[in-house]
Amino acid sequence: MRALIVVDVQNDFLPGGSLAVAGGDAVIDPINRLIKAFSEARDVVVCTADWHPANHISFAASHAGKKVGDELDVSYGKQRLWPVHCVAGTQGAAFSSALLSDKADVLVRKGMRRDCDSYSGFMEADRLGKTGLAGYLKERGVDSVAVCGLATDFCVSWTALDAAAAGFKTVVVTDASHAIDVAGSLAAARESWEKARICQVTVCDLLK
Ligand code: VGL
Ligand code: ZN
Repeated sequence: MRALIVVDVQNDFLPGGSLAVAGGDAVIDPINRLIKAFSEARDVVVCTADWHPANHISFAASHAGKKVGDELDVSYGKQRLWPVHCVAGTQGAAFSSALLSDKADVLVRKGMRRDCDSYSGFMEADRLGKTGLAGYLKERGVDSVAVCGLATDFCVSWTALDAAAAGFKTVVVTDASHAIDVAGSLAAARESWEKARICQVTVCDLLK
């Protein structure tokens, strides 16, 4: 059984949003094609959502004297600081209305604890808190996962790395994902996929 993990296709990461990925809306059509194909084949479809409290640790505005882009030393290592985004229950945190999220089998929210970020759909940044997604996929009999969405170099990458670490054969769908690309983050992400034996594929490869 295969699973498609659609990462964070939420208004705040799309043009007009507070942490907009430039050109990010281009992923919606290819992702919708994948969602249709996986759900018609009765494979598993997961949508993740970044879902933060208003004073979240990853927001620059939560730290006096800090600005967006700064890195902060926190208990679990370095935390990059972002604009306020994906605050629980806001329109910015909602899935894009164009995304076929109604076809998802399961929705996973992450980054819900004030003191800890979670780029990954599996595990929080302290590497302790789990979302339960690995257990869900295993109980559904999933052995391979395809990860796509926003942003390639952060939440897509961390989700893919954790999927591989949890024992799933993992690919990143590059033309159904879009990067933020700050300070070499995309190149670093690609390098880490290689080490984890995560392949890059296209939508076309998956629909064959
Ligand atoms: C993300 C930065 C902060 C993402 C989430 O979805 O890639 N990036 N929070
Ligand atoms: Zn976030």
